Amino acid sequence: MTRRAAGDQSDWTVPQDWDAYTPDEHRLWDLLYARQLEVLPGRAADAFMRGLDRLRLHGAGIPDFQRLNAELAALTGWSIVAVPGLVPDEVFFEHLANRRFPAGRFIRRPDQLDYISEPDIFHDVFGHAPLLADPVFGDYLQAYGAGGLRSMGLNALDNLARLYWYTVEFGLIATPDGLRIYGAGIVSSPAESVFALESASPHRIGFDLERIMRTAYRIDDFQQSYFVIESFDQLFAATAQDFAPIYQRLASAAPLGVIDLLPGDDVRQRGDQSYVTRAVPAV
Ligand code: HBI
Ligand code: FE
Repeated sequence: MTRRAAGDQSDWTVPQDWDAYTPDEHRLWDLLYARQLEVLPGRAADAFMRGLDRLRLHGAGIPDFQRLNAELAALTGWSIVAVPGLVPDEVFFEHLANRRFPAGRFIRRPDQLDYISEPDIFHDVFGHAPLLADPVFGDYLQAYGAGGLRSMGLNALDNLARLYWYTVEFGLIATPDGLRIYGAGIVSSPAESVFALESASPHRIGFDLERIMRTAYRIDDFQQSYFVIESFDQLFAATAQDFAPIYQRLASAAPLGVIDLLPGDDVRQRGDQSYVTRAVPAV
């Protein structure tokens, strides 16, 4: 569990303290940025690439949240707030419900280029901020935060967390030019950016809210199933309903494993699951 450091606010925010980043840390951002730009054009959703441009997140060192927030405020009214690391669920949801995205202020170490267990500033800002500049996606994320707060009262946090995982973190979107990636966990990883779209291993399944809410996920490696939306409007529309009856049904439904397929699934690609490195932990 994350401990609260002395001096933190009750909302867990801390000053970004942008002046304290070292030249090495700024260079590390630029390196991570350059690696992603090698793989993202033609793979990332247009809205993501547009957000990167609009927010001027190009490799000029770690972004200053004050500058970034001025741009975001004008575009969608979202802002980024700095936090020390993972924050408790209710704090996380409360921020989202108020159009604030909590971002780790620290950057990973050079020996952690490809994997970190807690979200750092590169994952949080490079991965998440561009879509905060999209009005529909921004509304979806706010609705998700409000739904998160309600889910805690209904004992359904696990169900809702899966929705976040399979959309905000690991979502794919269909376009006339083919599938694109938009989930922050994918677009901030060079290897998964390619794997999620091009590997024959994972299943790719059409978005189905209730189905996703039943589905386990892995936190230690590439996903074994990805879910495909048609548009951010579809995502937002799915959150417009009351989840309480869904949670009720799910309470008695059998949970689904990471590779399970159901007769009703809209299977876009049946993966051969040839890439499986470790036993699947139950999440
Ligand atoms: N805290 N900083 C931070 N970032 C997250 O993505 C995050 C969190 N706390 C909780 C949390 N995510 C999850 O519980 C939700 O995605 C469900
Ligand atoms: Fe994330």
